[in-house]
Amino acid sequence: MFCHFGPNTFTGAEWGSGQEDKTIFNPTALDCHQWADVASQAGMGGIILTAKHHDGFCLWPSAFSDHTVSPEHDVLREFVDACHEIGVMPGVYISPWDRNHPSYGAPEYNTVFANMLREVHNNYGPFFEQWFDGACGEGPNGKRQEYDWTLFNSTVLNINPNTIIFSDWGPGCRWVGNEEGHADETCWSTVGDSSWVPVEADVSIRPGWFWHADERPKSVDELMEIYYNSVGRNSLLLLNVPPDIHGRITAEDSAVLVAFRQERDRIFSHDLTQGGNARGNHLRGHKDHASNVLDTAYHTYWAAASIVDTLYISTPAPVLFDIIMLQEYIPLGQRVSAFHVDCCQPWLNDEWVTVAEGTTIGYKRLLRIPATTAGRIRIVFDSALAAPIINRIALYNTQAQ
Ligand code: FUL
Repeated sequence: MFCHFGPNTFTGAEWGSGQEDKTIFNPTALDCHQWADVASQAGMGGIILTAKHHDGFCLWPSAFSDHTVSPEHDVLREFVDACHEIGVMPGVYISPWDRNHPSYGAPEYNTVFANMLREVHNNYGPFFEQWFDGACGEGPNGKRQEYDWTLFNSTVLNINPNTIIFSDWGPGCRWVGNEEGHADETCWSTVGDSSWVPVEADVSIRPGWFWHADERPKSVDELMEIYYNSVGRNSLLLLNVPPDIHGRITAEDSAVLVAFRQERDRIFSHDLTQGGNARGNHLRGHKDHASNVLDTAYHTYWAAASIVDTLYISTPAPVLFDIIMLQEYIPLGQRVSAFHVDCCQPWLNDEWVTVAEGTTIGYKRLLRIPATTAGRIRIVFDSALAAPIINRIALYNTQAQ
């Protein structure tokens, strides 16, 4: 979950000028436990809070800015403590673009910003993710900053080497390239030949990133569409849910989030391959490990004998499905670059009919197809960077109750 919260929540702006009076930030019933609780109930593993947005206002009492909360109202502290208590990972967004700081636009600002990063990660960390916004506009003196990314990244990683750094290009994970929550059908977690920089799709549950009284959350159907097009295409999903002027997530937003989780549970808790079996086209090391793709153990998998190979699955009786899920075993890399799925239908003279095709798979690929009945399915791996290694294959029916 992403939480955009700050002076903009109170002014109605999306990008504050940096000239806002500090006292405008005044949540009357701040409740970070409620944010963490909503995230947890919605099945989310972590929350990233905008500790400083482009207006420069710090949600912690920074020693490096005058434009901050008071020590008695340290929102970042309350947020981190609540995440730990509820059991979701805290993450932090700190905007390099700062429309308030007097040194923005001059080389000294890079040192100020690195000091802020050090302060936040040392005093409030560890954070699972550091989110660096790519926006770079003008500061209060009308100047733009030349960001020292090498300094920023090393400052964070020297304190917490496991913090994933998000930016337009990484080094930990990278921006999907739009704010609609849609990854491309072809989605590699690798960049260049070997760097592992998965894609992260950020999108807001509402039209704006910050809470505005006249905006409403998306529907469960819209969120499901986002889910299929992000998580279902090998992307991480970062869904923004902005707290309101009271400092709480609205009942409307939390109801949609819980319903979104229930819808995922309803569809994905019943794998129709259960009780079936799987076999490969060839033996590898005299043993066929294909049944590993039907269990839920993460560290068991099927390794194809060659780059082009086929995996056969049969179910005890024909099943009706409209979603095919595939997962590669990514500790051994992302490999598949083209595949198709065929079904064998006895009433078609046992002929194989192609029902889906795709390019990349990655950590998770969800393929939506017209409702199909079949008891024998094959996945044909047509091309890959190395012999495919498949962790899991499952079939689901979105219409099942
Ligand atoms: C953008 C920002 O300019 C928006 O205000 C928002 O924070 C979004 C997540 O990233 O670059």
